[in-house]
Amino acid sequence: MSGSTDPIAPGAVVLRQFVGADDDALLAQIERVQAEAPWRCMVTPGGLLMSVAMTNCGAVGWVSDRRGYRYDPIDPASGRGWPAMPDAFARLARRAAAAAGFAAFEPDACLVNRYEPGTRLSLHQDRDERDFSAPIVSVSLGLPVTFLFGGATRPERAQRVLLFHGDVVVWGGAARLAFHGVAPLKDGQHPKLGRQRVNLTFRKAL
Ligand code: MD3
Ligand code: FE
Repeated sequence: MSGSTDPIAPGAVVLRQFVGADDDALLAQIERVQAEAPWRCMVTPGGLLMSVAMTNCGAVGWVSDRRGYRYDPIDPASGRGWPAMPDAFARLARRAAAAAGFAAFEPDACLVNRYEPGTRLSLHQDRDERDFSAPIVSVSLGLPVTFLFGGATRPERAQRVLLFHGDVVVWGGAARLAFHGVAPLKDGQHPKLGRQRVNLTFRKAL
């Protein structure tokens, strides 16, 4: 199910309300993932504690520590593999990529980010993946957020895009290496998630 399709920039499109009635299934699977691989705030290579709480599912997970950023098949908190990618996650990501014109997207990593009021994510590029020809699919759940989308080299010219519960964004092509970030989360109450926003970021990392 889907609402309107809003282009943000060449290669980047918002699929409004693409999640539709699948949101409850996604939320149930997020519960399972975080029961097995609990939320944690990671440390940047520079030694700063990130305010976003994270976990992962899939063959590999994105991790950050003093040694750097990387995709790791092992959750450093448990010493075990990450939870498998739930079918409901992979199916939604494939369907969204296809709707945006990227056939045969097979994500092997899903980073799950949790924002509480005041939490932000500063402008950055996603460049820890091997193959930049694969798109990134992002699913917003819970409180609305202002997403910042910058250019290839000029992060200060970021455009602001409001993302709501159920919106899906697909970033590929010319947008794949754009600078992006998340403005500080405004406080509020979401009927299903309370005072938080959860984002699923699907990537082909390997
Ligand atoms: C635009 N997460 O985890 S996903 C991240 O809402 C991250 O949690 C944000 O950025 C969040 O790295 C945004 C949206 C996103 C992901 C990758 C992109 C936007 C992108 C790559 C290129 C351009
Ligand atoms: Fe990112």
